[in-house]
Amino acid sequence: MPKIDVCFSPNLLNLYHLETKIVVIVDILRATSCIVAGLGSHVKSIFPVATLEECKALENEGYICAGERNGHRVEGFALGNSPFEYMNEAVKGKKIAMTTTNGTQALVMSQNAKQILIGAFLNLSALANYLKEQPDDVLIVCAGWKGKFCIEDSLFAGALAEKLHDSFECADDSTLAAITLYNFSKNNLYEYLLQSSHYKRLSYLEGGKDVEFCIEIDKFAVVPYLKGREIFV
Ligand code: 3SL
Repeated sequence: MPKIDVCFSPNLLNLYHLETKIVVIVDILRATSCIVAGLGSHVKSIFPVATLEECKALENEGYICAGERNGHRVEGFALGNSPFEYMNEAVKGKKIAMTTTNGTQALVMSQNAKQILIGAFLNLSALANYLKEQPDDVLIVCAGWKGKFCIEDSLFAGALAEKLHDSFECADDSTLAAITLYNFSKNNLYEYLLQSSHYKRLSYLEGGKDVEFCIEIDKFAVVPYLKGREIFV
């Protein structure tokens, strides 16, 4: 039976042998939710990069630039990091270059993986169904916040691990902890997230609209994957 493991921060990636694993990148608030929402709404592709400079340079190659730092849209960038911007009519059929504080960094840092997939509550079942068909070990990489643990990414890790419970063996205690955390809060996820650091950071967003959207389950039946340097469905 393949194994499932959870890496609670990209700073712990050196503890894992990525070359043999399918890595699922998770940044529920909000990078991977944006990617799933965008590609699920017919954005053509998303090119994740680590720096603002790399992102801006891609504008000359026909990409729409999305830039977020510390929760805010970067000045001079067409898009920020709200899933609603990625579902806009104006970006359908377009290529987006994206850089965010944590999510795109985790993606770039995981590039040695056998395969990289994008996870969010928005595509939970589609992702779980795909993974059940694969023979490889899975590592869920939580983007966290600047190297620190984040509750929302860990809750998703628990939700996915719980769904894969019958087909995978828990590799270690981090998987068990994520499942326990998810089961503890699954009936009131939004209320639980109100206490999280990142919810407080994003509290300038009107009425928690993005947060409510990012915890909707199975809104899109897509499994975004990295091919070369870009993400497609
Ligand atoms: O750090 C990230 O990748 C972002 O998703 C953070 S934010 O939700 O845009 O603040």
